[in-house]
Amino acid sequence: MPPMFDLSLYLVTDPAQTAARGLLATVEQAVQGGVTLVQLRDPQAKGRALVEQARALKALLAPHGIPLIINDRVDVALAADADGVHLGQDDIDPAAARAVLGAGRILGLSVGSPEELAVSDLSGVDYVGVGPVKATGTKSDAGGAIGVAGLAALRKLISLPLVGIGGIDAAIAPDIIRAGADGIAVVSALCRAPDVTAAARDLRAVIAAARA
Ligand code: TZP
Repeated sequence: MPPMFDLSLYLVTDPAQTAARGLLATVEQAVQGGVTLVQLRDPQAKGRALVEQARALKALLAPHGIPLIINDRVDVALAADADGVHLGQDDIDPAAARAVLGAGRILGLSVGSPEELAVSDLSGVDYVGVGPVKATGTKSDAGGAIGVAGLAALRKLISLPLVGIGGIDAAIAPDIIRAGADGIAVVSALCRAPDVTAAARDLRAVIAAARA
């Protein structure tokens, strides 16, 4: 069984957006504000640098019981003893990733449309990331925005835990939760926030209010 995980407030890192404050300082401040899951995402980084960053993040997060997910790289996740991997539609397929990862790590998959869902093998997948909900400048190849309605439609088709991603801030977070998402995944709403801890606290409060 993979470790327990909570999708409520999922921080995805971006090297350009954490550069000024530093990756570890950004994540530490986000942890103080209540993030529940962290993904190390740096598509341009070489494997050795990624493993070093992943090990440092794992050391930071483990005492808080917050799982560390690695974007795309099964090898990096294993080398750093991370808690899981998040895959895009063009990455190694989920069944192959699961075979390498074993049963004890978390596996996430991005799904951006019913068509992508139709060709996705979810059998070894633990959660699905759905989006981009809104247009985002963070990921240039994220695909067209599906809106809250698009997320709600995918929610009806997917029984796995589901997190919305893409252009999400405190203003739209309640709509995403009310559309049935188990949480929100954000990059800029935290990495670019002047006060990361306060921004994370705000998002947690907004999520809790939307669930109530
Ligand atoms: N996958 C789909 S959209 C996205 C990723 C990694 C980027 C989301 O970034 P932001 O800044 O929260 O819009």
